[in-house]
Amino acid sequence: MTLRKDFLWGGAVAAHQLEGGWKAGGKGVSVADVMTAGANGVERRITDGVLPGENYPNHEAIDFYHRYKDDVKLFAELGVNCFRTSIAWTRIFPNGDEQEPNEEGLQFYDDLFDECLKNGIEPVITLSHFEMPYHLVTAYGGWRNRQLIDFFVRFAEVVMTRYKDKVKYWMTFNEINNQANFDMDFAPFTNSGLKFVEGENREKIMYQAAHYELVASARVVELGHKINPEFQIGCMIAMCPIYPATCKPEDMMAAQIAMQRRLWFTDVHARGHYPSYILKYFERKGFDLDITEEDIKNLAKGEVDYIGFSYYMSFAIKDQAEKIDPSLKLNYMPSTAEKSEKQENLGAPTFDYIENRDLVKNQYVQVSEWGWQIDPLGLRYSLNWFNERYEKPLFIVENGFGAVDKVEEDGSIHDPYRVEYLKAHIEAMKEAVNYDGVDLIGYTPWGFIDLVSAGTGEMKKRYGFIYVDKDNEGNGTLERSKKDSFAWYSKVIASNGEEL
Ligand code: P53
Repeated sequence: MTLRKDFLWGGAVAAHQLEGGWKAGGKGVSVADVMTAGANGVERRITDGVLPGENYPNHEAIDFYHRYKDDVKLFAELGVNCFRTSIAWTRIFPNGDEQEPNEEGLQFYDDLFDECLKNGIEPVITLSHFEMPYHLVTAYGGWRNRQLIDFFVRFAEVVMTRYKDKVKYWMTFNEINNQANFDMDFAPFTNSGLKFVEGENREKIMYQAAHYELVASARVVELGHKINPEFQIGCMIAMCPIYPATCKPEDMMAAQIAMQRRLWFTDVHARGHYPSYILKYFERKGFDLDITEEDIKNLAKGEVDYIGFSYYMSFAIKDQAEKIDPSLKLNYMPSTAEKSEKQENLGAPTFDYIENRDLVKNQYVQVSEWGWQIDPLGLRYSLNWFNERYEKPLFIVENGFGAVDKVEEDGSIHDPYRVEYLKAHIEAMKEAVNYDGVDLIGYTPWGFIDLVSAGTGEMKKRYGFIYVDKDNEGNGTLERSKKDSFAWYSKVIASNGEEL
């Protein structure tokens, strides 16, 4: 019963987190290449270019660039029928603003996709996953600059044309809405190549950058359908539903507003226009953004075919008029001091949302070692939320549990905690399909082969069924081995989700 016969069971990764080979084959420097290794509770630093003596974990990552043939064999053994990865923009356009693509980079993905297809694995491709050319940051200011739209569209046109018979499922911008957390340096930089100077209005710049990205995405959707009408082109949203901490009406309202601030991006992607609440917000804040008539037309022509999203955790929020005990604050990302002060009240009642400041812990759920709240039911809630609002096919393109794994004397790795997490989430996902009628395309658990953490730059925060021998300092043989969860996930796939 339950899941579609053609359900896509896979695994998800991103180029910069596993490929390594940061200079190989003519690749240019990406934003991921200038981020140092952080740790649990320690923010990654963004350096001014690549500096000697720093530890940049993405430079080598797990060396998939040189080892992909063996890795794809392991994926095939696992039994996946799809593989979600990204195309590193800097392999194709090393600086981002060239006219002609780099053939060696294009050839690499031809070879990788051929290897996958030969093994019965369909590539699912993200165009921009936290790895834009660093040159676009230094020379153009990142996505605050309208010119980025054309650079991105050119990149997309080249790869969509080249791989039109090898790839059907595409996504434009990975977790485009992470930058709603504009108060921290991480998301604006990884999403949009934004670096702020003292005194700049971070929030306004973030909205401008997001607007250009949404226009670029819409243009790519339209163009992609011309290149191959069979293409399915989606958006990619980080879904962390925000619950009211209590049933106090002000908590409920705060949660609704917070959801709007994190998720309006999906409205534009899926409906082709800005929702009223965000336009009113721009007005109230005095954000005179560069949004042209032509942009509005382009947005309307570029509605996505499906909604891809990641789901790891849920959040909670309280009425901000209340004084919140600092020990109740939720920090899911390593963070230094808060940057934004409480904003002036801009009209009653105004429910503000500064993510880095306003989230509170949820006493009803467990939490991972990295402070990520574990909430399987929240996945069913999220699937329903998207389905009610957009009535489009959904694709869970990331879900997973970052944990420390221990290698036993005999080399085995017992990871029942990972199985427990994924099992509970797959159960919730099946309920959404069975009871709520959600149209679900597939499920690709994150980091199904261990890779570099995006948030902390660690190797120690592992998600894989396949272990990779490497530590936070970069030591290790890079050898691959199967964890207990490998056999479990194989069985899940083979039974189309019936045997958990
Ligand atoms: P790491 C924050 C919140 C939710 C998802 O994250 C996030 C982030 C950013 O860290 O990122 C996604 O590696 C992202 C992946 C990332 C994965 O989740 O910090 O799409 O690139 O690796 C897990 O544990």
